[in-house]
Amino acid sequence: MKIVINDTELEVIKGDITKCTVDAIVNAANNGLLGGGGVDGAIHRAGGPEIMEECKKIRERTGGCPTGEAVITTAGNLPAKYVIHTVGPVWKGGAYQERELLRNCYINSLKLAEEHFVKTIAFPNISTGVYRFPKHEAAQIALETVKECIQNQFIRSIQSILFVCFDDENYHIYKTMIR
Ligand code: AR6
Repeated sequence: MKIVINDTELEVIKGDITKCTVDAIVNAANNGLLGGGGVDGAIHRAGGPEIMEECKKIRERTGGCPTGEAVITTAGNLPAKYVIHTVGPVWKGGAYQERELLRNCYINSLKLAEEHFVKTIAFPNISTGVYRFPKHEAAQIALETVKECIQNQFIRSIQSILFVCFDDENYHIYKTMIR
C-alpha cells in the first residue's frame, strides 16, 4: 500500500526492518541505549558491534536518550546508512502523556533524519511490542504525525517513508488506515 502527499511517498510493508535498503531505519530503543529484545535486539544483532559502540559513546556523553527523543548512529553492517534510535513510551493506561510522547518519537526521528539529508526512512511500529501501546491507536498517531510533518513542510530531503510491520495485526491495521 502506497500513498503520496506533497511529493513524499508513504508506504506500508510487512517484513523485517533490518533488511530494508533505505538511508535510515528507526529503532524502538530504551532510555539506556544498551540494546534489548524485539526490533532493538534484531537491529544490533544484524548490524554488528559498531552500532553499540556509538550508542555507548552517546550514553557516556548524555546519560542515554529520554522518552520521545531520538539519537543517530551508524548502521554498521546493515544495508541502511544510519540507525535513528528513538525511545517510545511504556503504555500505562494513557494518563501519562503516552500519546504525546509517541508523537514526539516520530517528529524527532524525522527532524534528525532531515538534519542528515536522509531521503528514505523506515519506521517500525514503535511501542507496540514490549511497551504494550495499543496497536490501533499507535498506528493512528504514527500516520497522523508523519502526515502533519509533511503538510507543515518541515520535510524537505525525505522522499519516502516506510512503515515496516512485523506482525500480522499491525500490518492489517496500517493497511486499512493508510489513505
Ligand atoms: N523488524 C520490524 N519490526 C519488528 C522487528 C523487526 N525485525 N522485530 C520486532 N518488530 P518492540 P517497543 C516489531 O518490543 O514496544 C526492546 O527490548 C514488533 O512486532 O521491539 O517499543 C527495547 O530495548 C512490534 O510491533 O519495541 C525496549 O526495551 C514493534 O517492533 C523495548 O523493547 C515494537 O516492538 C521497546 O519496546
